[in-house]
Amino acid sequence: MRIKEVSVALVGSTLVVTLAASPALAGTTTPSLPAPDVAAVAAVHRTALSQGAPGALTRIDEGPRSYHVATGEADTAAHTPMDTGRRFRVGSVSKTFTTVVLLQLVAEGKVDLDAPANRYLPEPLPEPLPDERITVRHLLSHRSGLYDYTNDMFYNTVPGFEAVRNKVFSYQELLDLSTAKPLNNAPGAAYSYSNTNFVALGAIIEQVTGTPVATHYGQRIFTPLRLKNTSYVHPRTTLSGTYARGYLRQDDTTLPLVDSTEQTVSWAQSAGAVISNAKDLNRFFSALLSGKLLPEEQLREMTTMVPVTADGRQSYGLGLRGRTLSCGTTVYGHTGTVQGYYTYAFTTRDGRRSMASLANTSNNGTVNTTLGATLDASFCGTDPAAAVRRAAASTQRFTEDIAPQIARD
Ligand code: HEL
Repeated sequence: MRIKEVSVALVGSTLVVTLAASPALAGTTTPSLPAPDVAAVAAVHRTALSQGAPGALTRIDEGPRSYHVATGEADTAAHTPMDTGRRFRVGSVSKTFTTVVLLQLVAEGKVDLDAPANRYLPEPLPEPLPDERITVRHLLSHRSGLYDYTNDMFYNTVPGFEAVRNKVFSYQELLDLSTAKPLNNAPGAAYSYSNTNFVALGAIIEQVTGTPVATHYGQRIFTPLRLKNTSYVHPRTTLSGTYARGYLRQDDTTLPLVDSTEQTVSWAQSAGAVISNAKDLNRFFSALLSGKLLPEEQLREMTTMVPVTADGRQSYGLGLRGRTLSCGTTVYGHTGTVQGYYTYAFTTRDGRRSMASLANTSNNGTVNTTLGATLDASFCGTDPAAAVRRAAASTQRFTEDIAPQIARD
């Protein structure tokens, strides 16, 4: 790629770099969107750092142009500066990868979206899922009612994490933790976000094909899209290449952050164990929304969004979140929280502009809410003060509709 323009600026402790390659394709920008406001992104990062994040990064891609904003540290012991190329754990952004695999199987006629999920699960007795009315679509849209076992697992943040960080679970063990509790709602009756749904989907993918999800991610997504920084290495505990370390805040916030980088993420697997970086996430969501991963019918199913908040500004499709921003633009992607890492990865409906942001901390809802303001800055071109003000005023809007009994930031 030939670089046509480069601009580099240091805004306080934040490095802002803009690159423009000679456009390979005419018309790759989105004329209806204002230019991203990188100063606003930098201001959001600085706020996140003042609230306890060691570092933050945001990368925006649009056609031949990319914007890179990095603030603070990727490794607090070595004082390594953050940069936008680093890998990190993407948490529930993994759910969109799992959905692509599943919907490809639907397109191949191997899975029926509206069939009972139990049809595709291995058969311990009694049935793997407790209600025959739970369909594959209910799992993908968080409408099965299946209890989220992570509510109990991480009720106490650090002890919960330490108890599972080196554990390896089977899908069935995780499903059993959920099905020991009653359903949150009758299948189909309500949206109720649960990791259990995407653990069941991982089990379905493996049962139907006889092949590990890792192989499907690789063959169906990572390799064709040349996502060289993306991997699924369960149950290996380490990240390879250049990465940001993750720092988990303790429930007693006077205690120091816990380095939570190394873990199996076996408690999440197909619900949350993908590793990636901002460039690859942007490439993935851009390819997905522009129709390069799924046939038209399956992409339409995936992007048929149902509001999940009273104001209608947040919605969920199949393994895909929608966010309607202050400027009225709706973007599609996913958020992720895994110990030490908060991620936002979203794109426009045509996939032309994509952004991914990371803060390398978690169990700090204030930081997560603040980080969400990079969406407005990336897609609406807002000024920094307005972006930060909006973030502060919109906790409801940017905080996930999670099981109300637990503050799972
Ligand atoms: S939670 C979410 C987010 N999703 C869900 C999934 C993911 N992540 C988890 O289930 C992790 C839960 C524990 C996280 C931990 C922390 O902050 O590191 N918190 C505690 O232990 C609190 N006691 C809906 C927010 C999503 O955005 O989709 O990722």
